This record gives sequence, C-alpha cells and structure tokens, in this order.
Amino acid sequence: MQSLSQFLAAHVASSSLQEVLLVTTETCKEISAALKKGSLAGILGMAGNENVQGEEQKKLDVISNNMLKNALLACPSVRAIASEEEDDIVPAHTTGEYLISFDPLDGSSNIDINSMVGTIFSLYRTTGDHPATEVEFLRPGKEQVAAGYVLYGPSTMLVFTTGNGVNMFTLDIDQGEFLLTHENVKVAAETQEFAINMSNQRFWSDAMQAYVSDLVLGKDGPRGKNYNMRWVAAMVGDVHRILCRGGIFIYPWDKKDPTKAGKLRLMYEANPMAMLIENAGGKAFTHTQRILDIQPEGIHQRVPVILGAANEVDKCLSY
Ligand code: FBP
Ligand code: AFP
Repeated sequence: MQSLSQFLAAHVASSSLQEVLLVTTETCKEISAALKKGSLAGILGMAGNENVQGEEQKKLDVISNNMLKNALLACPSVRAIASEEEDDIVPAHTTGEYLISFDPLDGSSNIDINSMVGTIFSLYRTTGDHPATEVEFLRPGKEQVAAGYVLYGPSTMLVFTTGNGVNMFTLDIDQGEFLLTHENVKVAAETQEFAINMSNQRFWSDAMQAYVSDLVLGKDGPRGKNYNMRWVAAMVGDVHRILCRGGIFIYPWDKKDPTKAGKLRLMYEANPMAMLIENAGGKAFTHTQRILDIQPEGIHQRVPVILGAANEVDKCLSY
C-alpha cells in the first residue's frame, strides 16, 4: 500500500504544500496517540476557559490546538494560521506560501464518552512577501487548494483532497504511517439516510420542518421510501459516514439564532467539508447558495449547512 509521503510525492506538485500536509498529519498522529491514552493521561475534562465563540474548552481542545499551532508556526511554508480555538489569526513566516485554518478537535463533546472526534483543516495559497493579515483569510472556499480531516475513531483515518478527488488513508500504528486504503471515493446521488439534530426541529424554518417531516413519513409520505437517521454529534464523523456510504447532513439555521447562521463555522467546518463532498461528487449548500461561493466576512463566521448526496441536497433545497 502506498504511504502518505509516497502519495504526496506522486500527486502533489508543490513541495511546500507537501510539507504543510505532512506537518499537519504528523501532528495529528500525536493527537491520536494522546486520545488513545484517554483518562490515563489525565487530559480529559474541561480546561476552564472559553474560546472566542463563548464555548467552553476541553483540555484536549487546548492541547490539540497548541500541538498544531506550534508545529505549523515552525513550518517555513506556513504564512499564518487561523484556528477555531484562537481569537485572531497567528502570523508565521512572511515568505510562507500557505494559509491554514483548522478546527483542532471537532466534536469535543464526544471526548469524554470515548466517541468519534476529528481534526479538520483547510489550506489557501498566498503570494508576495509580507506578514499575513486576517483579510487574506477571507476568501471563498472555492479558492482552497487542499482540505481534509483526520478522524480519530476505532482506527485513525486521514481523508483529504487537493481538488482532484478524495482519498482515504488509515494509520498503521505498527509502522506509524498513513497508508492509502480508499481511492477516489464517491458519494452516491441518491440516499435513504439523513443526519440532523432533531431536538431543534421546532426552531427550524417551515420549509426545513416540511422536508424532514416528509423524510420521517418514509414510504407513507411523498418521498415513497423509508429513511434511517444517524447523528454522531461531530460533523467529522457524519461527513465520514456520508463519504463511506452516502447520506445527507444538515445543520440548518434556526430561530434561536437571530443571525440565521446556524452552528457550524464556515472556515473550519463548512468550507473544508464542502470541498471534500464536491470532490466526491456530492453537493454542499446553505439554504440559499453553494457553500464554496460564500465570501467570508469574518474568520469565525457561521453558516447553515446542507451537504451530501447530490439529488437529496437538490430535493431539500426545492422545499
Ligand atoms: P448492529 O450491531 O447490527 O449495527 O446493531 C446495533 C444496534 O442493535 C444497537 O447497538 C443500536 O442501538 C441500534 O442497533 C441502532 O439501530 P437503528 O438503526 O434503529 O438506529
Ligand atoms: P464541538 O466541537 O463544539 O462539540 O462542536 C461540534 C459541532 O460543531 C459539529 O461537529 C457537530 O455536527 C455539531 O457541533 C453537533 O451539534 P449538536 O450539539 O447540535 O449535536
């Protein structure tokens, strides 16, 4: 099986991009090792801080963030980083070619129950020779040059795209290497599986309520087929399931939120997952537009997300 470094040497022309991807994924191996120790390492539970979005940070959120931050700031190809756990962007090297945004540990409510979590990353190329500013990060997702995640589940998997299909690698813990295990994965256009947090149903738009009600009606309703539901409480787990066996994932805006943006972050969650899903033949939209076309207004901006099986996303949008 091809190792990640062999794959990158064969498929990624830029040695700087190879370097950033290798530094990111090497650090994810260390995060994976820390997660495997769990309670034994004394790193579970709360850190006692809040991030910029007012969410309480777990110790592992902070530890993973610091690991990625330190490794990426030391990497000469990195111009600057933006993290879900940092208030502002952090400049690295004025000649670095890449801007990287990341969610160091997505699904952190799953940490204490020993369930799936992941690291999500998104890369943009930059030019010139100057310190990075936040404005440089505010580019539509269609300009990403690479995006992916590392899923910490029963096995640790790396899934990424450089705009030419989606490939999956599994961490061989004996060799300490990511090995290519799933090539050019595709999301089927049709599905009978959906993922949405149903406890928010009463807060959704009338259209979203009507769409999900019709899914739940199954064969007895207008869709004429039965649907199953899954919810991992970590977008990285839900998207991984969709890449492996299809489905639609929705985190819509709801009436609790006056900005009508929903919960998910554009730069750390929606954009990288949209690039992966589109590269696997699926679709990724808010209720009004393609996610990858959104012009970001801030690095911590939130957006509604509807992604996965192309025909099911179209159907949802038709409501
Ligand atoms: P499998 O081992 O066949 O996947 O079944 C698991 C299970 O029996 C329970 O562990 C779980 O609670 C339930 O199925 C989930 O079923 P559903 O498909 O209705 O969500
Ligand atoms: P955390 O990393 O703060 O746990 O958030 C994860 C997440 O943003 C996303 O990965 C999940 O899909 C979503 O939250 C789950 O949210 P619910 O609390 O609505 O289940």
